[in-house]
Amino acid sequence: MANTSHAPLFETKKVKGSLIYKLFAASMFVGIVLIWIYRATHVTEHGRFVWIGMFAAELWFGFYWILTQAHRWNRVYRQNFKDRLSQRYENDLPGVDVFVCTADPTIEPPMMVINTVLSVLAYDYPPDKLAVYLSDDAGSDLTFYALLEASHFAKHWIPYCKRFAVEPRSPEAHFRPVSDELEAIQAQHLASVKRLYQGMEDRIELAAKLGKIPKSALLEHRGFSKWDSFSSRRDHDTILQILIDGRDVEAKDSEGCRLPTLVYLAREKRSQHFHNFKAGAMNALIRVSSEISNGPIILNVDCDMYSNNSESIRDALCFFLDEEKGHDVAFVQFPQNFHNLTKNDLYGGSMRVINQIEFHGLDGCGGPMYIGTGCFHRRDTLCGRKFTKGSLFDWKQSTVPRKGETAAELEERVKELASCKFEKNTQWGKEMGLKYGCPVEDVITGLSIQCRGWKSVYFNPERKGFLGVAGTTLDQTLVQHKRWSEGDLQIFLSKHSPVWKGLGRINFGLIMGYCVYCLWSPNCFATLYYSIIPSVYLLKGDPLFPQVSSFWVLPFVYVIIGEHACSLAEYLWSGGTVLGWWNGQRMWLYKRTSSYLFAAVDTLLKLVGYSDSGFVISAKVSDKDVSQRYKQEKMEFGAVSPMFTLLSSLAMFNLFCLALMVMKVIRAGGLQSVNETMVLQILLCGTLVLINLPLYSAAFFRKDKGRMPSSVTLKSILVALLLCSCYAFL
Ligand SMILES: *[C@@H]1O[C@H](CO)[C@@H](O)[C@H](O)[C@H]1NC(C)=O
Ligand SMILES: CC(=O)N[C@H]1CO[C@H](CO)[C@@H](O)[C@@H]1O
Repeated sequence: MANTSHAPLFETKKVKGSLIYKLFAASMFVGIVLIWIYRATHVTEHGRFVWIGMFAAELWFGFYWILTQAHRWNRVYRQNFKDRLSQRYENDLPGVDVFVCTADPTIEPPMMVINTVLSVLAYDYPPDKLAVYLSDDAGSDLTFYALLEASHFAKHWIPYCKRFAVEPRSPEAHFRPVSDELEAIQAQHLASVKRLYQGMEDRIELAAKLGKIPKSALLEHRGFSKWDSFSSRRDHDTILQILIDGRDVEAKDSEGCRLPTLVYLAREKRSQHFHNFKAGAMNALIRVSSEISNGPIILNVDCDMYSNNSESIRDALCFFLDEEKGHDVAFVQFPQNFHNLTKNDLYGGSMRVINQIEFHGLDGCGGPMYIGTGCFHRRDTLCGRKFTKGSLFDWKQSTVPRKGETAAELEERVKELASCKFEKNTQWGKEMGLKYGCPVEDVITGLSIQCRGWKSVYFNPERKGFLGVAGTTLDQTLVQHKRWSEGDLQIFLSKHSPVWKGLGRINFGLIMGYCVYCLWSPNCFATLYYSIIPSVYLLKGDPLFPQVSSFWVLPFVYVIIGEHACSLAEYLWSGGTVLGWWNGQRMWLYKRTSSYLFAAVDTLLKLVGYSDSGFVISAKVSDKDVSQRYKQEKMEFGAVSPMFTLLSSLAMFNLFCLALMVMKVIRAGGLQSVNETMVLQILLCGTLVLINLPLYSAAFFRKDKGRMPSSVTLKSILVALLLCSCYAFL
């Protein structure tokens, strides 16, 4: 082992120009404090409560802005050196177990799942050290059939990828572009591998359509007999099948090279045992894999997220195996990127600023959170190990003895580990594995690892490591954010909150960084207040902001312009367009006034003992034209959803307020009649109308199926009129 060179395997660089940013942030802070002082010293006599509300909203916005500085204050960027890794450790690389989780063959079609599986099977990594596990919480024989087909196809796909250094290695993504510049020899191979792929696709699609596995497959593989005792997806035995046994010297691809291990697992389900969703599936995988391959490194990817870079394992290993600084690294998180975004990112799905800026800031404070996909973990830290100073990461000791068993004997022995009863009276779900009892199990698990003294690393290379599918309708996006923000708020209120759990255990900046996400949902109150009350008072003719000629207008103007200029600059710097930023601002508003509100209300209801209000049910739009409209960046409103009613009511209300205001001005004979104290309020109302333009067009002008349903439009107009008439009583 050539371990003489001690050049590091990775480097960490601080961001340049942070002094300028810090000066800017300091000036913004002064502006915010001045706004607070103005509010505190200029209480009006009438409408005192409204004034207090404005003050509360501004206190909240200012406080939240301070929290977000944790994401910007101390950003770091990571660079690694894979060539040094190969030089030093090529013959000693650790085993890596890849976990892919799927839960529903209709929402997550088997073709998509096996494309992800194939892309990770084809990693540029020694096959005897790579094992891929698919956890199927639906226990679907169709998914099993697709995986069986994939295990055959892999024998041709892997050698093809390696021979021609194909990137990316998801077959679907490779065939997607029409590449005509291939050399003749590759073109020939491509044609034959594509034919095999299409054959496989046809068989799987046919099986899905008929709801029946072909006879020949049933006869071919003994695994299907496990479905004889299968009664439903919520009630069945463990089904564990080793489809490719990497230790078997007979398991070879079409060119005679060894293959990675491939395992299918559907853990036992019983209706009387709660299954703990994805966290339960992951924990079963951790245990089962420990007896089959026991890789010291675990990669977790969502089933819709294929590997876009065959070297990502090596990328991650640079951080774990560095002799100087690698010992305290518990996990390496890659950003979540998407392959189906449109240019101007209508639904803000790219999470550009989070990926390119905020997570780098968290990394500077001790490490990013674990976001459940595209993340490499050390097995021992995931299983509850505490950090102790001076302990080394010794990955060479972890081979599993194989007692001369056949694959079938091994399956029989290991099956127990995925049974319902196994976790009873153990630390699984508490101190070991992923934590239970929270809808965002990943974030809370990452936090508890960090609280045990470990660091994490955010690695965000130019060429993205993993690409998934972003939501393509407004409804999907809002519902997803409701789930996220609700889960994060529950973490905040639980005994595992970053505040009380983290205090003294992790960096204070990291606590603030976590709180930015945990407190997404409470943002709804201040935002709602700001988008309703100033407009009501506009109608009433009462000022809520300082008049234009006063000194006090300056901090308002400075903070508003500064905040938006900064967010625009960050968005553009992260590779976005101006229109994309504007769309992002709209989503900012929509999320705060619908998803976050529902999340906050549901959480409050749960706190006082009601179960889920069931307010929000994702409407399954299955219109052929939906994806067409998505590509044209036309917002999709075509569903009756309480969220849309809310958004639309707010939009109509501000439209009416502005219209009434304009009428008033015209009647009074010109702009000079506008009281100069009302300028900021008019601007605020006008901006709200401007940002809602796509909504008005969906309600009044569009004819396609993505337009606002007329029942929603009608309801929202009524609500808006009611709100408008409110001012008479204030
Ligand atoms: C994915 O990989 C391909 C092939 O290497 C690369 O050209 C592309 O830029 C990558 N995609 C992203 C989003 O980085
Ligand atoms: C632009 C783009 O690629 N859109 C696709 C994103 O993914 C969905 C679901 O797979 C497709 O329907 C879109 O066409």
